[in-house]
Amino acid sequence: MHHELTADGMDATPGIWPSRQGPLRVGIGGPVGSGKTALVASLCREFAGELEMAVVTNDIYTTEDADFLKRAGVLDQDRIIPVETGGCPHTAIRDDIAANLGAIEILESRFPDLNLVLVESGGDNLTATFSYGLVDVQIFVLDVSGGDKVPRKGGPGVTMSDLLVINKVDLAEMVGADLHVMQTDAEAKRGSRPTVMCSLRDPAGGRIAADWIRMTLVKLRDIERA
Ligand SMILES: Nc1nc2c(ncn2[C@@H]2O[C@H](COP(=O)(O)OP(=O)(O)O)[C@@H](O)[C@H]2O)c(=O)[nH]1
Ligand SMILES: [Mg+2]
Repeated sequence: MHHELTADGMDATPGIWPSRQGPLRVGIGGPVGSGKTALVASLCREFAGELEMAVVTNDIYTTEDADFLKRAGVLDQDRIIPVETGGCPHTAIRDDIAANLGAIEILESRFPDLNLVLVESGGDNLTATFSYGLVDVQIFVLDVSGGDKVPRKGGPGVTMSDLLVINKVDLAEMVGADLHVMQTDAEAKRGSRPTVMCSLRDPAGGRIAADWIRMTLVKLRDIERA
């Protein structure tokens, strides 16, 4: 496997590396409608034919995101498992992670050669983050439509996520969001943790996030070998 990494200089240092074997687990969180499912779909396309992957989706009362991904045909249906979280989507990814761990276990036994599992959180608010007992690294997805003040407001997703994705840059002008302000504020909150901007409307919109996951996989392999 050989890749040109275009995401130069991005620090892929994770929160906690797993002591277990198995695929890299990447959490994808962020507010409702910011583009989490669009990112999952884009990553599935990016990694097709390259990685063995699977997806767990969390929805409050439905299996809508899983159904969307199945309809979109980006991944075989049996590689996608929905978890219905009930009232508090953040609970299922942070406090009571059993249902999500169970879904990952099923996927791992179905596909013993998995390299990557994406876990999409049920859309919540700025405070929802994943337990590092569930995922190895987490991506937080914001979009520009809430205005350029959002990164400045901080919160654990903005501040502590391993990668911050600011999506829907195609709408920035329409909503009067200053991308430079968003980038600068995000950097001020995040220190060395990387921030990328994209439009997931663009077929290549998920490419930089995909490169970051590739770098994370390389790091993981190096740590396991050491
Ligand atoms: N204009 C625009 N729309 C987007 C972009 N990314 C996602 N969307 C749309 O935003 C809506 C919510 O996206 P979705 O991925 O379902 O958000 P989620 O709730 O975070 O999973 C959908 O209608 C997407 O088609 C983008 O970069 N630009
Ligand atoms: Mg979604």
